[in-house]
Amino acid sequence: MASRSLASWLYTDANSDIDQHYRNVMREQDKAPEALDKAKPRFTLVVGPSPFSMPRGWEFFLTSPYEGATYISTVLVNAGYPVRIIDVRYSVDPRGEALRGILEGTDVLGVCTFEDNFPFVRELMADVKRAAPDMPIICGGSLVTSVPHIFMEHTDCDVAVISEGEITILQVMELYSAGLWGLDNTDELEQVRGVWYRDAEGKAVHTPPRGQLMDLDCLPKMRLDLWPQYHSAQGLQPQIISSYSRGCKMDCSFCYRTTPMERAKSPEKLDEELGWLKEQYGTEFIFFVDLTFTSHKKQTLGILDAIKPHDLRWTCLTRCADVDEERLTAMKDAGADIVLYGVESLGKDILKEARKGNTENITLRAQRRTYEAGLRFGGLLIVGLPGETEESMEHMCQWQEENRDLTRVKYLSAMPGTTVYSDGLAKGYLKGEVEHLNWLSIEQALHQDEFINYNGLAEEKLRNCYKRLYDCYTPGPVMDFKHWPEHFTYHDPNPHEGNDAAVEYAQQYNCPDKWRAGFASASPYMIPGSDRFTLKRIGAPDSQVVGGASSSWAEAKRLSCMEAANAMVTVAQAK
Ligand code: B12
Ligand code: SF4
Repeated sequence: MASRSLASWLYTDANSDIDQHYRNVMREQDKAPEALDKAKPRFTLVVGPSPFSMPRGWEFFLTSPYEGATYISTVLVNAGYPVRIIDVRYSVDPRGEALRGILEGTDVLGVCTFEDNFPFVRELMADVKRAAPDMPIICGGSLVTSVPHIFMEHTDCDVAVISEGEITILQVMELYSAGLWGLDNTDELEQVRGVWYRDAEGKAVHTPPRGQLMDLDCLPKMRLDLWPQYHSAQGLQPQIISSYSRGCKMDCSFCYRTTPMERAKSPEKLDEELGWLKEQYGTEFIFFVDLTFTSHKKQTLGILDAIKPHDLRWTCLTRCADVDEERLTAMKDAGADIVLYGVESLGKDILKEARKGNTENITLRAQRRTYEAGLRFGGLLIVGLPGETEESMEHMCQWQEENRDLTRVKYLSAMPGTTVYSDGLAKGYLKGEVEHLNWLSIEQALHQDEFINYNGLAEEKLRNCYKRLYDCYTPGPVMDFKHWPEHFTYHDPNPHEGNDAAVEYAQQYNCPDKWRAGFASASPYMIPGSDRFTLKRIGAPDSQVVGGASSSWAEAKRLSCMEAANAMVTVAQAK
């Protein structure tokens, strides 16, 4: 395997004079935002749908505003641009609704890209180009960062913003407002770092990397009122996604990081932000999506001191190797509920090959210490990492069946930009990049999913392992599901309540009956037309035999989910 997953150019500091200038601009505009300037181009940001399911207790994620889109729109609105977010994550006709919204008043379109929404963004951009050929389209986010060449070759994206986007979007929009670039003249984009675009001959070109912000304290406070949900009858949900840091010190073979270098806000900055979120938006619960919340002990303890006085409930993600009694006790003290750990697997060689920096003993120690601190442990596992065997899967299942404290299991996903992805392409498990990106749009994180089998293990064994682990889920931290539950579809009701702690926990949060008897996971409906993308239709030629794992059973399951979605849209259109 290659020695490093991610492109080396992602590891750069944003520290030129221009970066410094925009850092100051963001700071000043946070204190005193510019007044809305109607002469400036109107910027619309589209947040597309995802087929991804959320286990019971985590449904708030399906509708929660998220950070990337919030920061991009906040820096622009603070600079006086008219900004709208169109969020079609819970629409039955996402493409139609997004297009109609865009055409209602947009000069420049921004599109958020993720590994599971490639067909959506590609088709939406084609629709926009047909209806409004002069509208520049700027893409940003994890997917375009991982495969910018695909966006330049196979989509109507005009400008791709790579990695962290706050400074780049400000600079790109400033040049556009001044008439210095447009669809017929992209020369001036040469001075913007961190972008891909097409030159006068239509050839894809890119500038040197922007790099990451040296100082996250220059970021503005998030303007969550820019999300349509804030203006809905129900108002903004009290659970939000936030972070104090970006990046991760590790480099696991299956993981993609859009902003990989470690950077953190100061405790004072976080304190100010939490005060703002509570006061302005009534935030009660935070999912801290820092990749490794407890990475650096002194820093973590300082951050916990800042969180504690805000009287919030929260959860976070971290590594088993990065916790000890002092940190966990302080986390409990500061309001933490469940701590999510990237366990992935228990097998020694598997973890080594994945460059995980973890062992079974470290996991068991973290689990014990988490319980001793009075916190809940939430394991995150992968079925089918390279090197997994029937025995190692059996061991993983037994461990979980004894503990039943799992938060999420997934089949190995070949995420663009990672070692697992490039290996899959080299070995022919993935037919091609575009085909794979299309296929990823039907992965739901359910045991019924199709998957790419990197070990050639029997399909039935992998499915059985997934199902056993899935049945070991512990309740998520928010049992209320109030924002449009009727827009989602429900999977795998399960009367088994897990261990006593799970039952007790669910009861404490207004779930007196069996907490997942209704459903174990919820997801949006699949996008109509997704049935084009099953492995049988677009996978590698022999993916049903070697490497791949589409069976007629899996395909039938996927197709039935998609039929339900098509039916929903037909009903909605008839109305
Ligand atoms: C929080 C989180 C979630 C949340 C919220 C998702 C979200 N859409 O933000 C939930 C739980 C819902 C989620 C779900 C999934 N996630 Co997720 N998630 C994350 C996580 C941990 C943090 C994201 C974050 O908020 N970062 C902080 C913000 C500031 O950074 P950012 O989002 O990258 O945004 C910056 C730039 O990308 C850019 N930018 C972003 N959008 C735009 C738009 C424009 C126009 C511009 C100019 C710039 C721009 O500027 C932003 C500010 O600097 C990241 C890991 C990571 N740290 O990146 C994974 C990550 C983004 N998720 C990932 C995946 C795969 C998923 C899932 C598909 C599930 C899965 N199969 O594992 C689903 C569906 C995602 C979706 N379609 O929304 C991958 C994406 C890989 C890829 N190549 O696309 C990542 C990188 C994690 C990983 N290592 O696997 N996720
Ligand atoms: S430790 Fe977690 S976030 Fe960091 S590279 Fe590994 S899987 Fe990704």
